[in-house]
Amino acid sequence: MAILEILVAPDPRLKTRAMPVAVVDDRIRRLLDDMLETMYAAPGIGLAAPQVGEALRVVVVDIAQKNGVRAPLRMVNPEIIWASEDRVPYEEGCLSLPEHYADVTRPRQVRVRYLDETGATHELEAEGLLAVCVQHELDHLEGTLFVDHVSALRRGMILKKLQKLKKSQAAERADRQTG
Ligand code: GNR
Ligand code: NI
Repeated sequence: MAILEILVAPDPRLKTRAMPVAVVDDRIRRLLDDMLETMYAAPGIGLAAPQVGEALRVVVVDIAQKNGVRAPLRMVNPEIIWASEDRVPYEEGCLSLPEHYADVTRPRQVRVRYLDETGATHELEAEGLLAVCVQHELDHLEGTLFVDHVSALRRGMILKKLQKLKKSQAAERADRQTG
């Protein structure tokens, strides 16, 4: 297993629609395991393949994290097959928008169909934090970030701050290299 680099916005790879997985093979199983290791190390409760630069419909989730017991979900080609009419707000964060948070309103419950690491089909009914996380991850597969659900003013402020952070980090790296 390996810890992968998590892309930070703004990055065109986070705005690209991901492709379906044709066959769940060893490459996909390895990607799922590497994504889980990366998510636990971050730490985060979910991670989508585009966040590690892979334009594939692959997601991992683990909202358990209580008393150290892991409950990883490996999802390939996930689709929302039902969403409740009632919607609820939740303050979301994202590993690709570090240290920024905003309320996003989404359906309270969703039903998701996906393939596991063996290629078997599963359906999952989610509510609460799991429903929030699954919808947040599926958004990543469409090139959508939580900032795309907030006002243009708020989105612009967050992305501008992250762009500045990136530029200062790049300048620091160049400084260290040239002494
Ligand atoms: O770790 C994460 N926490 C989180 C909190 C509220 C709503 C969504 C999330 S997902 C996020 C990890 C991430 O960026 N996944 O794409
Ligand atoms: Ni995210």
